[in-house]
Amino acid sequence: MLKRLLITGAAGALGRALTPRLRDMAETLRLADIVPVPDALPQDEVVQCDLADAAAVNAMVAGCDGILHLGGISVERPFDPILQGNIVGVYNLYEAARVHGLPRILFASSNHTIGFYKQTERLGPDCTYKPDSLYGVSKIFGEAVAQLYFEKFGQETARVRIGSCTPTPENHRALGSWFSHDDFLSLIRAVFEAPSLGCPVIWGVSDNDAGWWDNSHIAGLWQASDNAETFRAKIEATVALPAADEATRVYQGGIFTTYPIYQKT
Ligand code: NAI
Ligand code: 15L
Repeated sequence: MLKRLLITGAAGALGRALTPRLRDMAETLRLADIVPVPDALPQDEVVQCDLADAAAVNAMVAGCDGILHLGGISVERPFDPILQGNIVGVYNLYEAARVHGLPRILFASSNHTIGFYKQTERLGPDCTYKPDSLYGVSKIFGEAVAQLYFEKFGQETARVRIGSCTPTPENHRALGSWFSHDDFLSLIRAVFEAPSLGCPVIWGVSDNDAGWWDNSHIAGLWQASDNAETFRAKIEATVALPAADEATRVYQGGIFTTYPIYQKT
């Protein structure tokens, strides 16, 4: 059992969904976000800070022996918020980890690092990046910082390229990209319980018949159980099938491939 598990982005969609089911993993949970964390219990430690604030991030990481890094910008935005949350923020996190004993990290990367691959293609962990957004580029930066700190200092990180982590698959694309909450939880456990981890790229995806990503390289660490196929009939009955040339049917990153480079307003 961990002594203190830090969960960044604890007020976000995944933070709120997963935190109640992670309480038995650590003696103490430290829940952090830039906004107040709504569902904290009295025994939780709560930290409200901006990932771009190096001193605050240093204090946030002190005393933690595991970090579930969910915090940051999670969709396409203008460059400045992405720079602050996902680039400065991830650098601050790894610097804090380096000076506080290298707590193991699960970094929530994204399928948008490779979103310009077509849904007809099948990918392993070593594929060339094809980001579909500045957001995807920022996650590539995070994956690279994790590799740098592993090579230089032995910092262990699971670089989890999450597909679509929702309670159930919501559309036709998600028949390939869905990552069930149960599968993410079992992956988190496997990552923090493994005797040694290294710095693998892991596809954060369930065992979907229609999936695009091959996790056979980490079969000894973790295997997904759920399968979006269970929901196919419901999706086909309730969600209109996009035209064959629409981005959501052509590209693994779906709609993100169509976004402009957003400018500051
Ligand atoms: P979310 O947007 O609901 O949560 C992110 C949290 O980070 C928010 O509570 C937000 O307040 C916080 N945050 C943003 N900027 C911050 C900053 N500068 N300092 C401190 N906190 C900041 O996102 P969600 O869906 O919970 O995703 C969690 C993580 O997983 C994100 O890093 C996202 O990129 C990644 N991910 C999620 C996927 C999904 O299907 N939900 C798919 C792929 C990746
Ligand atoms: C992501 O990276 C986003 O954080 C999430 O909101 C979804 O858009 C997901 O990817 C997806 O591709 O479905």
